[in-house]
Amino acid sequence: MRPRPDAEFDVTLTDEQLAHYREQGYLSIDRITSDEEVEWLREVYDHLFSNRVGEEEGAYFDLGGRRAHGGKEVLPQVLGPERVFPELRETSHFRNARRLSAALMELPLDDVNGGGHMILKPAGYGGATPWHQDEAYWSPAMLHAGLSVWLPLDPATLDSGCLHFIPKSHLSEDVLEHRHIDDDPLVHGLVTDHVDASQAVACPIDAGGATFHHCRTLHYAAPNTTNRERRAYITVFSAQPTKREAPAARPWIDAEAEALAKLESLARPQS
Ligand SMILES: O=C(O)CCC(=O)C(=O)O
Repeated sequence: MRPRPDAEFDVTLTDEQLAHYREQGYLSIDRITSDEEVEWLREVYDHLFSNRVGEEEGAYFDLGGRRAHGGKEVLPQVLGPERVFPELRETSHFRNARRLSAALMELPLDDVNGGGHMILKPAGYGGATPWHQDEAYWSPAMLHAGLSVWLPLDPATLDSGCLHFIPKSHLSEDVLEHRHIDDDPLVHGLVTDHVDASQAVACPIDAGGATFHHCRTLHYAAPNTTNRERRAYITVFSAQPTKREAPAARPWIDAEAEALAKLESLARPQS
């Protein structure tokens, strides 16, 4: 693999962009890093997916299919790529994403930390990422202030799976009710039925651009029907969460934990 390009690429946001994010719950920008860095990120990305890095520990799996199924993966995902390639935290992309996230959340930079995951929509059959709020995946015991920065490494179009957002949905009082894809708690991916999709705004962007969305903003990406894969690197930035007075009810999280525990006990040798 070639060395990481070290030329700095700095991005700032205008007052209009900051206001747009705060009012609408999402923002799209043309560039967050250089073409050269995108090239390097593609090499890292392809290495992680083609070697299924982290599969044994559960850091590589199909977000849209049952755990450890042996079929075609519709939404393969790698969690925590920065553990394997710590240089990912040194990139212009990561530095811009963290700094801009702090500005969007109106937080001091030192209070904001984050990490990433990568989602691949394979050419021709990459599945939909159904409507959801990211916070639906997070601990119900905590109050979260966070956002995601979505960086496509290929052109993200309506046909390849760009993100769509419901404006102002970040203002929802709490996380909406979610369920697992196919109503199967062994599928990690979540979906909510509480969406008026006619309000959606699609945000097609080129490789090296980025979209930002609040952890309660409803978002979706269509299946990839093109003959080119759609690679995306998502970094999530947040302040330290604070404890809720009482945990929120998130039955879908409990259902997944129970289903996984049951699966594990079945796999254990019986004495
Ligand atoms: O890349 C995708 O298809 C979906 C990404 C997503 O849901 C997210 O960034 O929260």
